[in-house]
This record gives sequence, C-alpha cells and structure tokens, in this order.
Amino acid sequence: MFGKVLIANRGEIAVRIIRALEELGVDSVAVYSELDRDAPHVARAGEAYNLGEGPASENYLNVEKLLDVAARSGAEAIHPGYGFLAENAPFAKACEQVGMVFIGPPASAIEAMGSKTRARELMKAAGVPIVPGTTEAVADVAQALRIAKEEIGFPVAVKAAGGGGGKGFRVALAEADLEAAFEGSSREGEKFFSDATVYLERYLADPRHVEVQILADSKGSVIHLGERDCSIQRRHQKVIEESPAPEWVIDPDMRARIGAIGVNAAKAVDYVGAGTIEGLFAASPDGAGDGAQYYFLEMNTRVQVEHCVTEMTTGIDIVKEGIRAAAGEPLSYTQEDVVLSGHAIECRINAEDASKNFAPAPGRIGRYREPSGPGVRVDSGVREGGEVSPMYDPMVAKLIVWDADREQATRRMLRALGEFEIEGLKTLIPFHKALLASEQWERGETCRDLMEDKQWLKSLAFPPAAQVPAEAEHAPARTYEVEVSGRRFDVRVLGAAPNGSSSDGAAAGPALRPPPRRGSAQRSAGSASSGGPDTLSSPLQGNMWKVLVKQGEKVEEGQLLCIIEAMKMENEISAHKSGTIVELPISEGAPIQAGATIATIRSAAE
Ligand code: MV4
Repeated sequence: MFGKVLIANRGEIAVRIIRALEELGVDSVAVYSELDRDAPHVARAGEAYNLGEGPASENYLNVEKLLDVAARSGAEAIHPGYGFLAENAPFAKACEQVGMVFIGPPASAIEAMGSKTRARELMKAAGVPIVPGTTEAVADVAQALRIAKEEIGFPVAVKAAGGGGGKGFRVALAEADLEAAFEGSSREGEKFFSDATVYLERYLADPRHVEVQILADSKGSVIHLGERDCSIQRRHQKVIEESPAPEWVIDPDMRARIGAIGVNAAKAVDYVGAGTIEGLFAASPDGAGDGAQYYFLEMNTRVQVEHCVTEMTTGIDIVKEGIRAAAGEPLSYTQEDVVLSGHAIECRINAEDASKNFAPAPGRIGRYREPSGPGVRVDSGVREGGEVSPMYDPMVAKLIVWDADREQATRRMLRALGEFEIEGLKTLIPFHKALLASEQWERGETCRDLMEDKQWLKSLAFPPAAQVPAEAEHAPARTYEVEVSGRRFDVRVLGAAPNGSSSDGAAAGPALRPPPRRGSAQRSAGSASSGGPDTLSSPLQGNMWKVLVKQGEKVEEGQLLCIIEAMKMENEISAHKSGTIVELPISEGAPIQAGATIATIRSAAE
C-alpha cells in the first residue's frame, strides 16, 4: 500500500478520499485554490498545499503544479476524484511518466471509453448490447439522413463522439428535424470536446438511466455491485439516485444480466479500479411489447458522485477498493461475497433554486446542521460560515439514507431532509422534499413530467422571509425560542432590533454575519418601482451560451432569458419579474462576469 497520496480535488469527494486513506493508514496531501483556503478538505488532510488563485485551470487542473507538489510532498500516488482530471488520459500518462501512480484505470481504458464511437465499437465486439445505431462517425447530414431512414428509423438521437453525460445530445423526431439536430450536436461537440464528430442511435422513448458499479483489480478479477437507478435528471445532471432500482422495474434476472454486461464491458478495456457502466433500460423498446432491454451507453472511468448508495446496500467501501486496486492489491471481495441488502437513496443538495429554473444560488452559508440518526449518511464539503463560490460545482452535500425497502428509505430521507438546516443560501432541499412526497416517485416513474413542470417547480419558491426584502437589507431577522403556556415555539422577528441590541439571533448560537443576499440571479437596487428593481445581474462568471430573448421584448416572470455556461454546466437564467426588456447588454459567445448586468426589465406599470 502507498505511504502517502495526493488528492487532486476539492469539496466532498476530497474529504471522502481523505477518510478512506486514513482508514487504510495512508497519509493524505490536499491541494487548494486561494478560494478554498478555509475549505474542510484542507483542514481534514494530513498536509495541504496552496496552488494559487485564479480559475481551476491554474490550480486544480494544472498538471505541472500538481505533479510538482506531489513530488515535493513525497506522495506516491494521485487520486483525481471525479470531474477535474479524473477522465483525462494525458494526465494519467503524465503521472505514469514521472513514476506517480494514477489512482484509476490505465490511460488506455480512459482513452478507449472517452471516444463514444470507439467505445460502442469495442462493446459491440465484446458482445455488450449497445443502443442500435452507428459505431462509426457519420460524415454529414446527407449520410445521417440515409442511415436514419434506411437503418434506424425515426426518431433518432444524434450524439457527439467526444461527448458523454448528455453534452451534444440532440433528438430528431422526424426527417425535418435531422439537419438542426446534426448541426447542433456537432457544434456542441466541437465547443466542449474539440471534436465535431457525431453518431446516431435509435431514440428510445422515456427510458430509465440504469448504471452498474464495477470493481476490478490488476490481476484480472472484475466484479459488479448491482445497479443504480439515476433516472431523475435535470438537463442531464442527476439529482436523485437510488440502489437498487425499484423492484418492479429490475428483477433479479435482469439485475444479473446487467451485472454481467458491466463485467464484460470492463474486461473488454482491461479495466482496473472503480468504474461505472451507464446504460439505458427500456421497458419495452418502441412500445412494441417485445420485452425489456438494457443497452450500454458509456463508461465513467472514475468513482462517481453516487457511489455512496451502492456502499450502503453492499457494505463495500468503493473508494478504498479503488485505492487498493491501484496499489496492485487484489479485490477484497469475490462476486459471491457481494450481498445486496435493503434500499439506499441519495439526494444531491445543490446550492440552486428549483423554483427559478434551478438557477445557481452561491453565497455564504449561515447556520448549518447536518441530519443524523439511523441509516443516515452525509458526505459534504462545506461548513457553517463557509462560502459556496460560483466558481465551483454547486453541489454542497450529498444526503444518503438506507432502510430495509424503498418505501421506508423514502420516509427516512424525508425525515433527514427535514433535519437538514442550511441557512444563508437556497438549496434543493425543498425540491427533494416535494419530489419524494410525489405519487410519481412513489410509483417509481422517471419523473420527467415533474422536472419540466414549470408550475410545480414554481410552487417550490422559497418563503419571502428567506429572501430578505430589498428595503430590509440591513435589518436581518432574529430568532427566539419562547414558551407560551409551557409549549415551546420558535419566533422569527423581522426588522431592526430595538435599542441597538445585537442583531443576531438571541438563541441562534454563535454570532454569524447576516447571510449576504445572493441567490438565483441577483437584483441590484434599480428604480424603486412597484415591480421591484429592474436590473438582473449574473450570479456567476462564465460564457454566454444562449440568449433567448431580444431587447424590447415583453417577458413573464420566470421566463428563460439566457443560458450561461460555467464549469461545463449550463445555467439557466430567467426573468426576475414581468415587464419589457429595455436593456440587454449580453451576446452569445461572450464571456460574462459575476455581477454584470444581464438585462434591465421595466414593469408595465411604470
Ligand atoms: C438517450 C435517450 C434516449 N435514446 N439515448 C444521454 C445522457 C443521459 N444524461 C441521458 N441520455 C439519454 N440518452 C437514446 N438513444 C434519453 C436520454 C435521457 C434520459 C435517459 C434516462 C433518464 C433520463 C433522461 C433524461 C434525458 C435524456
């Protein structure tokens, strides 16, 4: 086993890896950006190195700096976590070249799975079922049209070869849509992966996203740990994951079939470590009633965000097994040792406002209390008083619960969500509470209708008390605990405290700065009109990906105005109020700073 490992990551996954290393008796080395100076992963590691300020490209993604710090600290291996350099074959090779172990699969496996066309070709040859379609690049629209008409049939999915996770994914329902889908997919592939190559798949109607966890060692042993159902997604970002899939969706026979497919896929690329085969589960392809099918979609050659639900149902520490495999040790388990028990659910607690199109809601965390009790696990990378920066992933914590079955796990999750206290910023907690209480969830549906239901999402708006009204900006609320006739109540008093007494909650524990008013898109004080401030500013720094409105246009509150791409994520920005767009100083493709004006909207009454 290694003596010391550097973690080239931040947030909850860095903390997760540090914990695994500690249990293995391995020293940990954290790295951090200037912004993360006070982050939990820094405090939690054995030693930590500042990689400097600036965007991730200058610190968490800077290969030269990482390898330099790894060498200086005496680390023998680097764990990339997920995101950042996790699926970067050149980085895995660079580690190899300087004698540093990359904790992950061989660079060749990352490369093979990185090209989705190559992966489809390899999987087909290995007998792994792939979604019907092409395994080679489609040259142009004319060829796409011929293949779609003669071989696949409409509707077809057009996907970017360099893509994955939904990037560059377009659907052509009929012949007339194909050109736009082809061009859109190709453009997005070029933009995000410098690869305009696209391929075609048959478009499956409302499939489930079902993936299987794999562990492999360097001796050739490959096992699977059962499936995860991640069908609840928003713009291809998973928000809730569970394991196993609802029992009426995947039966033991199908589970064994999916497991075998995962093992074969991993073996075909000589995989080592923890990995995931993602696939689509179609109850009845084409509605033809010819039985359920499972198709390979892509492989994630790293530990995933949602690995925790599998840890809960198997009792196997996936992160530790991955580190052991990289150190050349055999897996601690055979397939026969893997026994699935009960049901686990994970909710991603993102700093986002579901009622405003899941707008990013970075800011400073006020009071913060994590839930606990039986069957509850929280993996987080934040703490009270910490800042959630718009520079990074909005996921601040993962709440995972386990119980004997899906129904009880759901109740336990609702209980734990109720215990979770995060003040100062908006999170997906209200969204998760509402979704898990829905009939759609109870029936184990993919919930796509809910995720697109503007009215339903709007109903999840945060109570006005949480959004300090503009005129009361400097008059924070105080909370008191009182007893009335012996019964205890929490009372929240708004406005300035009398006699200049402390403005912090009398019973709210340590004095905290009033949480800054950040959130969805920020409102700056415009003209004091009935409709509130006119100016909508950008909550984050990024690139203007799409502008969906024009100056002079009338918009409704909540209407999508533009999409800002930041950290490879598309962030939807919607109108903060109804009115006419009198100013729109943004253009597609241009960079935008946090705080910069997106639009000025004047209410009709003015
Ligand atoms: C598909 C599909 C239908 N047909 N491919 C790809 C990335 C992943 N985030 C979702 N992807 C899909 N690929 C074909 N050929 C539908 C989706 C899809 C989806 C799948 C399962 C559960 C939720 C989904 C939400 C949007 C798109």
